[in-house]
Amino acid sequence: MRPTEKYDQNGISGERVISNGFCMPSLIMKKRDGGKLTRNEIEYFIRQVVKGHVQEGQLGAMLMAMFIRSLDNEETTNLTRAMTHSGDVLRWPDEWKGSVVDKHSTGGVGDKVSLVLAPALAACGVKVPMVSGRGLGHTGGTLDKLESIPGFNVSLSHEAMLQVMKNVGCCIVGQTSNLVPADKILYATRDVTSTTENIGLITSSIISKKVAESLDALVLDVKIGKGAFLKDEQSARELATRMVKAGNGSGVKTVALLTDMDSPLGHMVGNALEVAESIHCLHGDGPQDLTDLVIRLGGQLLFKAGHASGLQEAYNIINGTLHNGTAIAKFAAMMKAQGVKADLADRLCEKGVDVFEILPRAKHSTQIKSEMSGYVHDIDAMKCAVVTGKLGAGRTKAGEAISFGVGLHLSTHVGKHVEKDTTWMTVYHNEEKLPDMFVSMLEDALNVRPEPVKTAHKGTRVVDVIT
Ligand code: IUR
Repeated sequence: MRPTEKYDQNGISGERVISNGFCMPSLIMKKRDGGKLTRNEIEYFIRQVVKGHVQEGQLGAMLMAMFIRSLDNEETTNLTRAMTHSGDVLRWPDEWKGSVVDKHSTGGVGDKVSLVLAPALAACGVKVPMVSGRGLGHTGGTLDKLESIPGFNVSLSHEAMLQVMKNVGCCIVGQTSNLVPADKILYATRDVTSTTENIGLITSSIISKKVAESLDALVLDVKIGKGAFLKDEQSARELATRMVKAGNGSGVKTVALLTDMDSPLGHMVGNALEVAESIHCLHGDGPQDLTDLVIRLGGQLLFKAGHASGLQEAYNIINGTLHNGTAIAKFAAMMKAQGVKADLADRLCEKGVDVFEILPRAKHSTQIKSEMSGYVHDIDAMKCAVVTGKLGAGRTKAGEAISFGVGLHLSTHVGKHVEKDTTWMTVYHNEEKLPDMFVSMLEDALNVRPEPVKTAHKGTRVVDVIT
């Protein structure tokens, strides 16, 4: 039997005694009035949510109370822990202890890092059980990108995942139904009660899913800018700091990189196009910003997992896998282990092959030209994302079908010089004519000025590292 608890009701109704457990209305009232929820209270709340004993109205009210009153570090860590244990927690063989790692990104335009990072890390000898999302957004999530490869299966049981991890070292899969079930319920209600954008709730949602993977080390890519969920550096910094605390507080060595997401990452946006670019990167021929980000995120993990004695050594190790054929070989092995026919996987990973013999690409294309000569100061990632979404690359509600072959190929980037009337972007689309509205939106996305750019990325998207 739970011990009797007493707490003060701000003098309104005097002392209230709760015996034999808690009750939802009292917990909602406590949080509504600015109280701090205890570990036991948070655990009770989550248990009741998962059992289906919390009414819709109560859940919405509690989330709104948490949203308005905020959760402090301790409440966030307690909520993270309770959510982690609301369902299955993945278990790995003892001999992998110290070597199980993963990354989470808050999401950006052209962000195909996971597709490169997981096999590159596996090639370094660490284990990567990447549980990923589809994402509701303008462009598809990691799972959508992978599903543009014919035969790729993202729905693996824990046993199947373990087998792929043993044989290959990495896998990229969707969340199984009993991994952090509390998050599924909370997330769906946050979505319809305008309680999504809260640092404590975001942190517990993201970190609980990663802790349930039983990781030893986690790196977070927290994006800032026009194409990111968080537009300003201060909120990104706050979220990163809170997530690092919650991760470390849950026993996972956690570090966050703040990265620039004003312009699309790499040159390709859209599901199959991004797979193509990832394959180039795995061959050592990727765009500089993408390759750098893979190396820096992966380097942090190798260092944290004790696979390198310093960061520079870690960067060199992972960079090596992109140039010596081992990362692309792991990608081929992962594809085969996750359902892609062997001859197809091998052909996709052959250097110099036109991957669009296998991957879908929309049959019509339109070139977008620069209206003036000068230096590229900005390519608005959000405008690129909105057009890609309207072409069919993303979804606005769960379950919607998406179009794998549509997207954008950028032939310039911030800091480069462009000539008037030359193509800086090719759009791949299904309809014969690209609507004028999309053309003008993309033309508007490019900001060209006569003077050179002083603040171009200087070779990296990383703005800061939060430990
Ligand atoms: N992704 C998550 O897993 N959880 C969240 O709350 C958000 C994005 I916002």
